[in-house]
Amino acid sequence: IDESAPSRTLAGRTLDALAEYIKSGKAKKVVVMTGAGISTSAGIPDFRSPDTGLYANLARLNLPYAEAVFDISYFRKNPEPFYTLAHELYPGKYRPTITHSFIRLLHDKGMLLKHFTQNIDCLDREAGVPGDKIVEAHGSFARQSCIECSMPYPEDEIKKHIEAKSIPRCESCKGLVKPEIVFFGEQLPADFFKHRMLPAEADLVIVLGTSLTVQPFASLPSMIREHTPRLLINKERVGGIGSGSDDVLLIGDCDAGVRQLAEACGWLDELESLWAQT
Ligand code: CNA
Repeated sequence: IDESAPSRTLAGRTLDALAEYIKSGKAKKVVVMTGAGISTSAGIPDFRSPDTGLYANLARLNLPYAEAVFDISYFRKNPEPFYTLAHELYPGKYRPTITHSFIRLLHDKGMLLKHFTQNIDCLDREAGVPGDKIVEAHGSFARQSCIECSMPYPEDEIKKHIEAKSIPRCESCKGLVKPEIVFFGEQLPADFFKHRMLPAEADLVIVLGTSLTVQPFASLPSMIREHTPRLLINKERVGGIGSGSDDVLLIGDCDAGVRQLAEACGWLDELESLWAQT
C-alpha cells in the first residue's frame, strides 16, 4: 500500500481529521483492541518491553525459559512460579488508567461496539466498561477452575491462596486450580471465536498498547474492511497500521494519546472527571 495515498474516508490522515469524523457522528460502532501497554502506567509491567517487561524480570523465579510461567505443561509440574506472579498481578491492587476510562467514555457515548483485550487484569471492568462489551481474548482472573475436571473454584478461596502464596487444589478431584487466563497450549475462550468477525462491522478501530504479536488476536485487524479508519496509539508501529489509506498514527504513550484525541473531540474535561471518579 502506498503510504502517501490520499485518504478515502477521512479528510486527511491526521488526528484533527479523525476528530472531525467522530464529531460528525460517523463513528457509531467503534472497535477497540488493546494489550498490556494500556496498563503499564497503572503499574502492571507488559511482557516484552526490554528491562521493564515481565519476561526481563522473571530470573528470580528460576524458570527454564520466561514463557514457562504461562505454559500449561510447565504449570502441571510446577505451579509455584505462576502463583508467585499471580500474587503480584491479582486484581484489586491497581487503579485503571485514563486509557481505560477513555474506553468507558466511548461506551457512555453509545459508540463502543466491542473492546477486544488481551489483558487479564480486569481494569476495563473496574473503569466501568460492562462485561458484555468486553471480549477477554486471553481470559482473566474473573473466574477460576480445576485444570483436570473443570469444576469452578470459589473466588474467596482463591483470593486467600493467592494472598498466602499457596497452591489451591480442586475440592472434588484434588487437581490443580488455575484462574481462567489462557496459557500457552490452551484454547482461547469461545467468546473470542464468537465475536472475531465484529471488526468487519466497525466504522472506526482504535488499537492501543499492544505489540500485536500473539496469534490469533493479532489477526483481528485483518477483519477490518478497507477504508475503515484505524487509529494506532502505541509506543511503536505494529501490525502494519499506518500503511492503509485511512490510518492515523499517534506514536507514543497511550494515556497522552487518548488525552490528545479527547481534546480534539472536545471531551477532555469529561474524560478527566470520569477518570477522577474511578
Ligand atoms: P506486549 O507484547 O508486551 O506489548 C506491549 C505493547 O505496548 C508494545 O508494543 C509496547 O511498545 C507498548 N506499550 C507499552 N507501554 C506503553 C504505553 N505506556 N503507551 C503506549 N504503548 C505502550 O503485550 P501484548 O498485550 O501485545 O501481548 C499479549 C500478551 C501480554 C497477552 O497474552 C496478555 O495477557 C499479556 N499481558 C497482560 C498484562 C495485563 O493484563 N495487564 C500484563 C502483561 C502481559
